[in-house]
Amino acid sequence: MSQSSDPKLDAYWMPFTANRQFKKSPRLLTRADGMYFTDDKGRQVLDGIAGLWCVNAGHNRPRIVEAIQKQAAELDFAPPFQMAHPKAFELAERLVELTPAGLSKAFFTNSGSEAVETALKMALAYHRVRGEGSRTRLIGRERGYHGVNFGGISVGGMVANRKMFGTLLSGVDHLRHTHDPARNAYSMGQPLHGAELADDLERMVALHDASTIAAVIVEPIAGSTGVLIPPQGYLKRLREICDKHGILLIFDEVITGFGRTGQPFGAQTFGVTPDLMTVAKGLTNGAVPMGAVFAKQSIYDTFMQGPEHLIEFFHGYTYSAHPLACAAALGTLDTYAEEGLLTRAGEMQTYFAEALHSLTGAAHVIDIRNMGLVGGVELAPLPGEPAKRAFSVFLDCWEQGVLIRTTGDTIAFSPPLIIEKQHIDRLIDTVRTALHRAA
Ligand code: PXG
Repeated sequence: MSQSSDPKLDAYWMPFTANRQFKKSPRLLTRADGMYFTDDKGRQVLDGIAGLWCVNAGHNRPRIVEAIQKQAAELDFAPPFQMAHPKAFELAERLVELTPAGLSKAFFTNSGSEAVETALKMALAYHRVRGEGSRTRLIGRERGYHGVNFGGISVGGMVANRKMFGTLLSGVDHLRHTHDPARNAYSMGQPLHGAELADDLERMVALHDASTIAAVIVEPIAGSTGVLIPPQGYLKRLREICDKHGILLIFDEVITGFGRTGQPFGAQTFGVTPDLMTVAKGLTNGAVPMGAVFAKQSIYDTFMQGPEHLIEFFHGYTYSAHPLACAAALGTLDTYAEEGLLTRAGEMQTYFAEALHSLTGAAHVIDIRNMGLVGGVELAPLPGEPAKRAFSVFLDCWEQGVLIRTTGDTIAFSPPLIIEKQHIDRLIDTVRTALHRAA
């Protein structure tokens, strides 16, 4: 039975969307430029979330547009298995110049979810190739988001994304999340308390034995769950415990990558280098789907043994290093470099933090969290109706011409890195108005 007022909206089953609500009152975007979308009614909508944490250089950037157009006419596709095209190598080289020292190999995927699956498989296979095939356990974290595929939801910790889908991967355990409003509410930047939560990993080693654990995966900043900034010292401690026990550390930088925190990658902002690092989103400025995994040289080298005519890692996608994606990524890296965007969040973060924290005391607000150009404003839920209040704020902002994102009862901000002060003011004022009107 048709649910929508417009029958043209019926066939599309929308992802992560309240389909019936949407189809009754659609929000359609038809163009975008710089900091703004245009909707189907011709309204300008300020983009407070870089599309979906991905359009870091803003929309419709000429170098990216030209690169894609040119590539489509030059080489539409090249098989990625036993074959390649030059831009795949050029892109990998350019990327590993930006990654933390040591992460010198790039493997391409088509999304963050695929990058996560790839990293988990690399970790398992790495230990096996080294003769430690007993290391099969994967450790994630409560409230973690690592995409929607089975590996990712198994190590992930967002209940709604897991509970419908059976038993998931076996042999997975979870660290506790780091959200501790009793001690850390309204922290500016990294919270003071909670480094000791990393010691959960020691407890898991005590329980399962290190010889059974392959890897730990965490987001440096947990984004999707509502912006949880790592407590001071937490990531460093996790690194130390991993090193002590021969466990690989994977950072999922799908959101924190490409300038979001003030450095090219969260690993650099937080001063902790993982063994494997996943990215997507800002890699192509959202213009063409693409993800990647960066691996330490030693991990790559471990695979490079046995007869040279044999495939070393049985994994890859038809569209790994797709020519259009590589072209878009190269255009994106040019744009980031020309405009200094990978460090711009550091320049804007004080203004952004102060604007965000000016919502302290606004209606319903119970916590505010921030780092670089990421912000989270948590609301008290409507009694018995979780997520409803935040969703009403989202709809009100949309009516006012501002796009934000909500997850549960947290409002998330992740604007394009080209944002100016007046955009920040408008973003925050719009949310303030919506909060005061919200039930
Ligand atoms: N890892 C992390 C840390 C992510 O944030 C993924 C993996 C998966 O990427 P793909 O490209 O497969 O979607 C993500 C994606 C939100 C939201 O509301 C965030 C994401 C996706 C959808 C919604 O914050 N991040």
